[in-house]
Amino acid sequence: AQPIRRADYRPPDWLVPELALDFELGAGETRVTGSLSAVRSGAHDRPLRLDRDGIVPDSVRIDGVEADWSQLDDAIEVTLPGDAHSIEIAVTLHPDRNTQLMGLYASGGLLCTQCEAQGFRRILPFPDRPDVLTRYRVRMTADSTRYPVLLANGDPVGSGDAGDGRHWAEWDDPFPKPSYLFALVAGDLVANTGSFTTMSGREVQLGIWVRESDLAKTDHALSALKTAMAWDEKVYGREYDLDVFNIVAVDDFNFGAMENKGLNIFNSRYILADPDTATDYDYDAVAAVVAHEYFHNWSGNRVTCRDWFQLSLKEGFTVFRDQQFSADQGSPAVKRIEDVRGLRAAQFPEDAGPLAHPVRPDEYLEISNFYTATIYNKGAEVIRMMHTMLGEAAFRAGSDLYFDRHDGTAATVEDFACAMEDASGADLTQFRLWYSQAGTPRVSAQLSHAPGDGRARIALRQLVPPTPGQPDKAPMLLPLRIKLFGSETGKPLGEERLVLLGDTSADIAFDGVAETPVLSINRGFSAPVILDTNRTAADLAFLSAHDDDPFARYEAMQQLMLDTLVTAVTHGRADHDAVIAAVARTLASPDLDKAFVGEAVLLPSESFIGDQLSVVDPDAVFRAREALRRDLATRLGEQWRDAYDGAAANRFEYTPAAKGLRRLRNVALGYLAASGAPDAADLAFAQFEGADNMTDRHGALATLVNGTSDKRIAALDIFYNRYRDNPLVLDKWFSVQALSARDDAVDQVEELAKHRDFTLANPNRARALVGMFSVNQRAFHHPSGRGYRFVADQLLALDKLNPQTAAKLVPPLGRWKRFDDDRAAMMRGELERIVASAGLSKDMLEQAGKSLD
Ligand code: HT7
Ligand code: ZN
Repeated sequence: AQPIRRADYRPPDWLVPELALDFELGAGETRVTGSLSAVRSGAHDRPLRLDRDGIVPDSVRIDGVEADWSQLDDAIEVTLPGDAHSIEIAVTLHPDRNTQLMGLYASGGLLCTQCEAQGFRRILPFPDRPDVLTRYRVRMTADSTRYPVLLANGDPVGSGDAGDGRHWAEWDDPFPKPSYLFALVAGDLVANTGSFTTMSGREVQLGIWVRESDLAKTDHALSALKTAMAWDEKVYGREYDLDVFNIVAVDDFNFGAMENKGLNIFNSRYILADPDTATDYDYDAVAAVVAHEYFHNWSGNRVTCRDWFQLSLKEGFTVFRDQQFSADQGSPAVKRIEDVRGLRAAQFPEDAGPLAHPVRPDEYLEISNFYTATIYNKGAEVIRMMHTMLGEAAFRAGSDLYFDRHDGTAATVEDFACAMEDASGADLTQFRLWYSQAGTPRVSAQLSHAPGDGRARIALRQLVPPTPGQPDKAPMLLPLRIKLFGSETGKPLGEERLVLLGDTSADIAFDGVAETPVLSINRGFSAPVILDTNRTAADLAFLSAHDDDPFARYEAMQQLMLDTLVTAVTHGRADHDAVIAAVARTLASPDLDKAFVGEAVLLPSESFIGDQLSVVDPDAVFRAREALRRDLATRLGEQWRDAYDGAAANRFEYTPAAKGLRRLRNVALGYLAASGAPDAADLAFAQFEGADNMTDRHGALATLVNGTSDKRIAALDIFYNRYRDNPLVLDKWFSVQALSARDDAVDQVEELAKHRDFTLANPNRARALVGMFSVNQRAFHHPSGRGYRFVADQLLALDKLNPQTAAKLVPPLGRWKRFDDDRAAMMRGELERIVASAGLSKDMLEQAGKSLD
């Protein structure tokens, strides 16, 4: 297959201003008729090209007359004599055979669609590209009993009886949109309804549609939606534009959710929440994803992308917007910690490996492989840096200008940068490298101080590492928030400075520095870089207690832990005292937010420790981390006990304070178990049985699953039997075992893959077992190679059903260069086996093939 290149972009030859769709819906067979107007764009004599994937038209009529067409592998072509024609195309679909979950498919008795990025071409041959904007009118006819609810984009305009036990409904969307935003849903659904009055006084009807048995779990999503609608008006001046806004939850979904105009379709895990089944993490994720998809109504739908290379235009910006929203709902510091942790877990490794690509890629084979942490999360960091450099007011002026200028059009990343420049007067020329250069910049900051002249200097250097296809890099523009603290007084030495590092190296001076300074740099993670400083363990311990930026305080603690763990791995042992003292001090600080404390005292993950090493030894990393965990657990035994007892909550409440207590309590429980306290398993089991919420029940289960007590099997059985009919909770049962720290994790996972409730047909279940296992560093990298073989076997089987979901699970196997020769050879062996398999999808071929380089 030939790659698609950004440089080859050409505007569409034909536009389609109008499309009327008629669906005769059925799970076994659905008949679609599309009537479109085709209008020649520019002077050319090229045919109308209609993309298709796995469908062949039953008929094509041009201006009412049966016409010929030529069939290509991935399109049909129709030669049109004039400049404007009407085309009618009929197609027959089989939704119940659609295991790829792209196009029109059946899920749990529903019929629903997923069209981003290129699913519409599995419904109707069409110019399936985001720069063709079309006004849609949709008519659906279906069995009244099986599909009493018929939803599509826009506003409902009519419905009625169609005879023979069937009924019909018509929807009209006044906003021209690209085909990837088309959606319909048919099913036996009920709605949690509400309304929202917009800032100009219009009332919008809101509906969260689910199976009747799930209705009680939709209040949180509905309330998050209202909060998000009000927030977007207040913070970005963006008002909703249709009379209705519907969300439907489905069980089988390749991604988190989809922002179809006026009809969002969600993976049910990001809608359903009640205290008995959803953790605090799930509650937060529901609110964040509901907000994210809603925010797309402007950043993505009203202003869409010209082509898929511009994907981060909508995704990076919208992730930034949802991050701001979530920060405003609770603790901004904890939210930033979580976001940076996620970036380091997923994006930094991607940027350092064979699949590294710029935020605006230059080419792809299969676009669905580019819904990556780089496009989403690094893209959000790029927007955040603009926000930091321009300041709140100028950034808002830039976003207003962007929305005004490009409303109703398909725009580019360049358009966004220009709007920011035009509104603020800033010059973002060099900053644009963040869009074109892959790789995580490395920054060295060396502080020196001459007590005599009261001057402190910071020698800054940056290096952007080579990445596939980009051997040489220019220096980037890095906004670094910097502050100095006095090591004796613990007080700030002057105001924070925003230093824009644009050269390979620079010297920064601070005057009037009367006492020995300690460097606080990249505060708030102002630039997504890897930092190397000459700060000592004492400096880091000092900052973990005194820095006035909570994020920097957390970072100092993490760096202290990381330095200790890296020493332990590379030298076989390390002095734990500084970490233990810093954790003790944090636990003993009464003014700190409990959620912050829960995050700050957590050790870095095994994979993040591995990322610091030139060659990862997963067993040595595990041993070093366990040793520090045990030492922290035993030496601070009483403090963990106090933290555990002090964080007990009475009844479940979803408030930042109550969440913080649960977070700290579960972290403390983990340490109590690690200390070998004789009552730890009983404590965990009592928490497990007595919990009135999933956070505490799941926290206790995770502690028991990692241990050796006889309560482990009992808890797993109780959990299974209690939730066997709830697929989302059963996913947790699979994933908590896939993440097990026990020696027998691989055996367990192999057994779980044979469990009657395991299926690859459901993406959530596949990710819960296979995806989670492959980030369990020690287990996945078991020296026998069984972990690699297990994952490769699962991926090959999954590729036959759902290539998109399978391809997303390849990256852990692609990190072979980071491991010793034996492991690297086994990992490569599995990738080679995948690539050599007959009938492999384009998705897998691209991911596994690139991973071998
Ligand atoms: N914009 C949505 C992307 C999406 C998607 C992509 C590929 C395959 C299936 C998919 N479902 C949804 C989600 C979002 O970022 O809001
Ligand atoms: Zn999105």
